[in-house]
Amino acid sequence: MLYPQLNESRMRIDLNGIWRFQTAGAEAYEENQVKKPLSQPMTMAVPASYNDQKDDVNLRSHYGWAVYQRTFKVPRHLQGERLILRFGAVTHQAEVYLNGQYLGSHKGGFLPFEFDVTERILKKGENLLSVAVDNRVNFGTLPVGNENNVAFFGSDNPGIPSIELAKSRCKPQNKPNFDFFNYAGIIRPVWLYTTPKDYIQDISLVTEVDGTDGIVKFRVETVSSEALERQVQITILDEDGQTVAESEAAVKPDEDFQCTGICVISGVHLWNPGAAYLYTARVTFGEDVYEQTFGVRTVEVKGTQFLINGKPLYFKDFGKHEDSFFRGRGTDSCLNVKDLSLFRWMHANSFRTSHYPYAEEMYDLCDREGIIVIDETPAVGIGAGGGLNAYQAMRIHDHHRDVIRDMIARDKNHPCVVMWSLANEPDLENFPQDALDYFTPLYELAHSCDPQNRPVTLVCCQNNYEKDLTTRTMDVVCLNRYYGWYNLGGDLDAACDALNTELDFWEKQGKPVMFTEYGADTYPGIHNTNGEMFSEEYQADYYLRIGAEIDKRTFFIGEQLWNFADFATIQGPMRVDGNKKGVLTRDRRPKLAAHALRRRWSEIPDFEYKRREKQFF
Ligand code: E8X
Repeated sequence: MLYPQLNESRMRIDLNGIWRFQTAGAEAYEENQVKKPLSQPMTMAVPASYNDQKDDVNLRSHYGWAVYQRTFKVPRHLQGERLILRFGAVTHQAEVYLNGQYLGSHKGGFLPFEFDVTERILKKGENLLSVAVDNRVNFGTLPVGNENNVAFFGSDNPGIPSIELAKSRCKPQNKPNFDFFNYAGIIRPVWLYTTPKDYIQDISLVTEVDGTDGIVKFRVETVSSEALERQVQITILDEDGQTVAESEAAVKPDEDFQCTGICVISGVHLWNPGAAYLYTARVTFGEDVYEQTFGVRTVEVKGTQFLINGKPLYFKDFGKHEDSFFRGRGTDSCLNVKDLSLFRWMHANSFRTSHYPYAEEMYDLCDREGIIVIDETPAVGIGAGGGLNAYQAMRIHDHHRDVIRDMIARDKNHPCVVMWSLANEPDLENFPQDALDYFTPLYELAHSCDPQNRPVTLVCCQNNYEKDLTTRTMDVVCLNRYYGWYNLGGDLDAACDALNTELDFWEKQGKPVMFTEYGADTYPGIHNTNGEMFSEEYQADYYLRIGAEIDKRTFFIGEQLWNFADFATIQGPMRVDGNKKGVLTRDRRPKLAAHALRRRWSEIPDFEYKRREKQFF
């Protein structure tokens, strides 16, 4: 899905800012709330989660529906254009009305959706836009929520009469089966944009390198009002705006108005981590123009190596969150720029979009800054516990396929994206065959949806790796491991011992292996000469000790620690004002470990780290 663009053929109108807002019922909103101006609205900023914008516990812990509303007028000179209303993301489900008419709904809180409103917009006068938002998570949503009031991080001892009775009387509430606050609302930008009546619908770019030539294979999909054969032109511009290649192809009615072709850039500048180079593919079709930026680079898994432009990469970086004070998960370009600056400061080169696809603006920034991204679906919490088989109990199968398809359709052209993650920490060991049967078709789906055919993985939790049949079938083995924290906590000797036993197992699988999480909660300001748990010393020591072990393994291709910064979670006995595994605080101040890792990573090159194996033996 193309991002809205402002250029000589397309107009983009910003519908962000202060909207009107009112909460609605748990199960439903009232018709009046979406068809008429809200009766008792409060102000609410868009894009941002609504939970922390007001000092009101009813918003922080709201359960169910809420309604956002605003009005807008459309400039007269846009008459005759196609008008599209586009939402970057609404968490978790949206139902949209324009001038009292139902436009449609969208399920899933982290991917864009749009409606053609050409016929619905009032050409003169005020339009009333209402967005009803549902924040409920359950066995049918991604991320998954617990049902029947089962708490994830709860200390509720089952079977105690007083507790069971109290629980049965609780009013309904969200019980996320995931460890991040269930922020909700219109979290990403809202646009009204135009295209000409006949327009470019989609562009896919695949790059290859042949000596000093860059080969750009393109596919363009168009929509035409007439059944005529027409031309599509592609011009490739370099960073100075100079034309470096051109091509033309015809779209035909009997070929679904799609075309393919090739452009060759001689003396190509490659896109590399830390050294990005972006070209622009300027596509024209009739009156329409779209400028798609891209990078020329290759990605491939070969043996136990992860190759970018043919060179073995070492991932040194973080799992992250979209999480900040006041705006919750709302898109914040200033924070994104700051975060990538901290990446540079720490000599980090990549991150995983744990645990959902991030805002499109962040991928653009990573393209430009040369930061590598592992792009993850919102499939977190697939594990029911209590002997329940998640693959039978949960109603997520179709939705999981949709989010894989939609995420890849949205992000396929970004050079920064080098791998797809199907899910975070699903239950892979209790029903190993069911898990394998569930994930194999999803793995194949991801490969078949991606024109660039990037590697596909899923991220496995600390589990019985011998029973787990699925992780070993992925292109890269991604491990979330907490030896020295949730297991063998406080004993780093034992932790390293256990880790090595597990790594001996993975060594035999002949795949590249990396950490996608490992870490220790650390309360900033707690210091301790014995380096005990929760102290800044423990966290720094933990990373250096584990780092020394993985350095000995040539098949180990990266260390994505957990987490870049402290982040908000549901309250519970294991969380002190959120998850404190950040190496930075939530307001981005370094803990001791950030300095230690900065020194370590300054000596680890992006490429060919494990080729220097001799120095470790
Ligand atoms: C944690 C992380 C959590 O924040 C993340 O979203 C998923 C968790 C560790 C699970 N992975 O708790 O900080 C570890 C289970 C070990 C038994």
